[in-house]
Amino acid sequence: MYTQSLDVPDGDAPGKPALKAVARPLSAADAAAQAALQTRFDERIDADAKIEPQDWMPEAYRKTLVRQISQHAHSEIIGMQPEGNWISRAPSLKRKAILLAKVQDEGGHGLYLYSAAETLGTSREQMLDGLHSGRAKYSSIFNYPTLLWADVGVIGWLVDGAAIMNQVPICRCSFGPYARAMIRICKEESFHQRQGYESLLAQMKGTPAQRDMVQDAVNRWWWPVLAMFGPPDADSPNSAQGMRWGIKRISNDELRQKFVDATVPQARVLGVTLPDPHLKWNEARQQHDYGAIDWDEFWATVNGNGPCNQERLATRVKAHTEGQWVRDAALAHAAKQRARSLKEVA
Ligand code: FAQ
Repeated sequence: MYTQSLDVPDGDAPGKPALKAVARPLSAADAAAQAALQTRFDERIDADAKIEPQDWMPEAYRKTLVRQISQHAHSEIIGMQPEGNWISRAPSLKRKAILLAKVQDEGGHGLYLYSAAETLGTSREQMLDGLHSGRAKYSSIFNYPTLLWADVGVIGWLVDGAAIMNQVPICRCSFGPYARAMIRICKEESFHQRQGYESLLAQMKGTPAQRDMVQDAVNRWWWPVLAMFGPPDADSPNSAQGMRWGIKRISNDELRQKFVDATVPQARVLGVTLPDPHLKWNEARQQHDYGAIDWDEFWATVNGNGPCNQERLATRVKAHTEGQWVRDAALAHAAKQRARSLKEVA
């Protein structure tokens, strides 16, 4: 049920029978033209040039991008929920204002990303239908609950921290619209990470109960955050081709390692313990060793059976349904404006 496959429309007009694509053998001239396009595409990829929506691209490249960008957009939109739960309960006006801005930013990221995916010929409706029907994937991390106020700070510190580690390399993605969207997104994620860390620093300077609350949140989020980088390289079916196409620049395991190495000193400054008895500096590797990730839990969550999957999807579908009147009103307003400007021209 949880697959990222997207149907590509046949381009048929409403009310007319669908035109099904029928494979026909390529003529020698067509085959030569096709080969020339492929060669030019490969040369551009090898030269680290950007591919733009109007450029020819292999169908598999287009599908891979639609899969990854739409999954990324869905993650941002579903990712509004865990922290959104705390907007009405933030402990001060300052924290409420920061959290409101952050959750709105995540919504904005989703919109840039849906727009980037639309340049590849898929529609917003198709993507949303994939999400709402449960066919599309979104990041596993957003299926965990935010039980305490400290969870909000830990999401900023660790989840946004992991997102930055994964997304900065995507600013150099070969597909122009995705790369450009990521530049702005990464700047905003950086603010998100810092506000989370700063909130946790304030809590760690508070009472013993506040410090316990932060430690409890770190204990619950650490392992799901490490899993968020995706399966080990050896079990990552999309990595090799994604790297070849310059969509993915650094592998899942390498990014995970960079994240662990960057986070250990931050945890020390904060005064929390990362919940992994195997976490230690390896002098020979000049990197940290860390314990085994529970991949069964990861796949159960990816496949719809994590702690909050059903709740997240139901909340998303309800919000979309209840927002129908806004979309209707916007369309009616646009139609009215169009009619008025046509009248003025006449
Ligand atoms: N969750 O072969 P690979 C954020 C799937 S945004 C669910 O390694 P790939 C901001 C993967 O899709 C967080 N599924 O795949 C924020 C594939 O399935 P498919 C989202 C996962 O594409 C912060 C299968 O496993 N970020 O946090 C996950 O080469 C705070 C095999 O995997 C992005 O989307 C997972 N964690 O690498 C918002 C970044 N990992 O599609 C609110 C862009 C893997 O073949 C609050 N995406 N899978 O059926 C990427 O960099 C890549 O797509 C990866 C996966 C690294 C996620």
